[in-house]
Amino acid sequence: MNVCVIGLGYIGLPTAAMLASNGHKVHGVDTNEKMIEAIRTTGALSEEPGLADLVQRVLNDGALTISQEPAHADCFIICLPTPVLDDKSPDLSFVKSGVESMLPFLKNCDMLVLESTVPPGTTAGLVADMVRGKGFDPLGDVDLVFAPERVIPGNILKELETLDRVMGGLTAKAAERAKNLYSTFVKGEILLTDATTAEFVKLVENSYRDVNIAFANELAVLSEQFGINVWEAVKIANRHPRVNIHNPGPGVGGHCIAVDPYFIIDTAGDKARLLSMAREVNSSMPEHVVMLAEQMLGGLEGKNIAVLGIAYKGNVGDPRESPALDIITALENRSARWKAYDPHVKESPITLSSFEDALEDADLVIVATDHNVFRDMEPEAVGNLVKKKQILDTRNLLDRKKWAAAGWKVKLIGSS
Ligand code: SAJ
Repeated sequence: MNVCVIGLGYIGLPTAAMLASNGHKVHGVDTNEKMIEAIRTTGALSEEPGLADLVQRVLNDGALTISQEPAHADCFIICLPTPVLDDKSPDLSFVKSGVESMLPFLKNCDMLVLESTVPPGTTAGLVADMVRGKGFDPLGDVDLVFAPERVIPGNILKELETLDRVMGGLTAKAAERAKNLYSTFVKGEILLTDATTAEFVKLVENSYRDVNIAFANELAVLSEQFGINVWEAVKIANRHPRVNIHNPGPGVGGHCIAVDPYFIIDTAGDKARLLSMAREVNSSMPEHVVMLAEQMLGGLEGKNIAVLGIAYKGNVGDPRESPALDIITALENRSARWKAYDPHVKESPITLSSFEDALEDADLVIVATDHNVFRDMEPEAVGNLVKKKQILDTRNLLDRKKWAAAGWKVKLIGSS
């Protein structure tokens, strides 16, 4: 098939490359000129394993072309971001302009697939209306489908192949047609449904995780009160065959789990009570971390804090919605001085320091992200850099005995 993928971000680029390496002729589009240039020269902007190599291969053999302009195709796939605005309502402007940009290239019998996470009803409403506005019948002339991505950053290429997918069509024929296309690289099962159910399913998956993590975070706070270790308690509880509690931590970041529940909350209002509460609990965790830091130091004013990790999770370079950034804001609000180090983050919204510089003269080290490099740190070597050997582990990353043996005072979130 001739496929045009609109948006070459963390989903669009791997999807385009997978299609291109599986027999399709793919044209990738991104309005960001720098991004196009960077993909041309390096294959990919992110550190996603295997992606740069795959992209370079399909670019070199001509199966993938990229530019800032859409082109005629049999199938258009929209992979554009849908962030939330300051008031936490969904921002569909990127999706709208992406659809607008491809509409002049749409013809009868084409397929239009939306992969971006959207509020329930968007494909059958907004997108179908835009297609109708161009004179096409979205239930007959063209095939409209919502096909959410499910892949986890850090393991995208593998999960694109192996995970089951859901394809929601405006018609059964549309869903079936999308299945035919995606099954050229998806080895998992492809489940067919209607577009609004598929939209809901996507939001529910990430909301499930948000609620589960909020539960774990509440247990962490309770464990501190009860003088026990939440990590031990959760590990034992999870030995029950029907219990699967996630990990507590400094809060939930990233552009998916910390955002998607709002797509339901915004539409459902006060009916989404549990989802709202989960967001509240998870968003309160950075403050909780700073409160623990305050307790350790007996006050934060003028203290030097080294923050290790600003990415939203371990071994990725993405700092969006990261709880580490909220921890830093909360430290600033208490007049603490901070320096931050993250070896994975290339584009940072805050000033980053080198490892040595961040730790120099620190009164307290906060491990905010579970990068492997932090797990492997040697307590003696780090101890030579800091002013006070005090460390707050928000990820249960450190070997506490080892650090304590090297003279460190170690505090683990969710423990006495
Ligand atoms: N986190 C915890 N405790 C946990 C697991 C995660 O505090 O037990 C935190 C992480 O540190 C991070 C945040 O939650 O800050 C989100 O990380 P994540 O690894 O759970 O998820 P994402 O945002 O990287 O990717 C999610 C995935 N969704 C699910 O697992 C249901 C992925 O499959 C989706 O494709 C992706 O969102 C998306 O694009 O929607």
